[in-house]
Amino acid sequence: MVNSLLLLLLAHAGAQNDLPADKHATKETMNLYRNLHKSLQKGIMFGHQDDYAYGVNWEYKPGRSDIKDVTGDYPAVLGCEIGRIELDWEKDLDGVPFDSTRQYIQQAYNRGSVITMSWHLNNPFTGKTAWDPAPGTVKAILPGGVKNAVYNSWLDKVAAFMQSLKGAKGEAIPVIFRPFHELNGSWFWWGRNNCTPEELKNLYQYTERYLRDVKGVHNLLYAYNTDRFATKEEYLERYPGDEWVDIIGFDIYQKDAVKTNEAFIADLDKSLTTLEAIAKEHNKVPALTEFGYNTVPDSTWWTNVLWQGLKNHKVAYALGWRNAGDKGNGETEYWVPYPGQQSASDFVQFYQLPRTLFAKDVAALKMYQ
Ligand code: BMA
Repeated sequence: MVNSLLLLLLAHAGAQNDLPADKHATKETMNLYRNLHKSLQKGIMFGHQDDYAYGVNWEYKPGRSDIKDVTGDYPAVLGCEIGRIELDWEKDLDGVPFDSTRQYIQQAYNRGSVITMSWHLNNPFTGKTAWDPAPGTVKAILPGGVKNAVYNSWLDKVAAFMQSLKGAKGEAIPVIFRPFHELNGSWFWWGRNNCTPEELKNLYQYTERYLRDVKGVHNLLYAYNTDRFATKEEYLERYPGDEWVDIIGFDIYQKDAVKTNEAFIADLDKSLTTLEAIAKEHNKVPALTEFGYNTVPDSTWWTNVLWQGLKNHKVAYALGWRNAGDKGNGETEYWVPYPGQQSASDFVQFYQLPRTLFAKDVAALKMYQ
C-alpha cells in the first residue's frame, strides 16, 4: 500500500516535470513540449528565420524557400518575427506583412514543423528601436513605471496575434516565444548594461504572467535566450527561474575570416556542453536559438565547421538567421545557401546526415500529438 502510494506520488512528480511553464497550455502545446524533450534522442532540427517569406533575390513567392531550393525539403523549424506589431504596423521591421506571417505559421504547422518567434520590439520608453539602449527603460515599463500602460498595450497586441494563430480544427498553433533574446549582450534596451538582473527577471516574469494569466494566451512555450557566454554563472545570471522557462538557448555567430573556424567550433562545442548540463539540472529543452556565418564564405562550412561543433550534442534545434540578400543599403545578409551559393553542395551533405532533421523528418515525429 505504502509502496503503491509512493509510486503514484513519484509518477505524479514526473508528470509535473513534463509540464511546460504554462500549466494551462493547450493540448498541442503540451505535446510539443513533451515531444521536444523526446526529439533530443532523434537529432537536431534545422531551423531558418523567415524561410517562407523571402530568400536571396526573391520575395513572397508562395511555396518557395531557399532551403527547399537547395535540398528539396523545408526546414524543420520556421523562425518568425513580430517586431512592430506593438505599433499596429501592417508589416514587421523586416517588411513581412503580419497577415503573411500568420499564413506561414499555419503552413508550417500543417506540415508538422515547429515555429519559433522573436520580438525586436521598439524601446517603449524612448520610442526608438530595440537597439536604443536607454538606461531605465525596463524600470519604466514595469508596474509603477511611467510607461507601464504603454507596455501593457503592446502586450495586448502580441496576445491578439498569438491568439489568432489557428489550425484547421480551430486549435491554437503552438509557438516557441523567445522574448528578450541575447539578454547578456548590451545592444538591446533589455541588455546587460541597461538593467539589473532583478529587473530583467521581473520583466520576463511580468511579460509571461500578463500574456498567460491576464490575456489567457495558452499556446506559447517560453525560451530563455542569451548571446555567447563563458560560464554557467554568466548564463544563469538573469535566468527568471524554472517555473517560467521551457527552452534554454543561446545565439552564436562566426565573424571575421575563415581562419577563425577552429575557434568557432571550440566555442560552440564548449557552450553546448555547458548548456546541456544546465538543461539537465533544470529539466529544460536545450536549443541553439540562432547561429550563422554571414554569406557562408567557406564552401564546406556545414560539415566541417557547424557540424563539428554540433555533432557531440543533443539540442532540439538550431536556427539559421534570415536570407535578406542585398538589403539595398550596401549590406548583404544571408546565412544559409541558395542554389549556386558556394556552400550549397556541402549543405546537401549536411542535410543527408542522419541526425540533422528537416521538415519531412519532423513530420514523422508528430510533434503536436
Ligand atoms: C538583425 C538583422 C536585421 C534585422 C534584425 C531583426 O540581425 O537581420 O536586418 O532587422 O535582425 O530581424
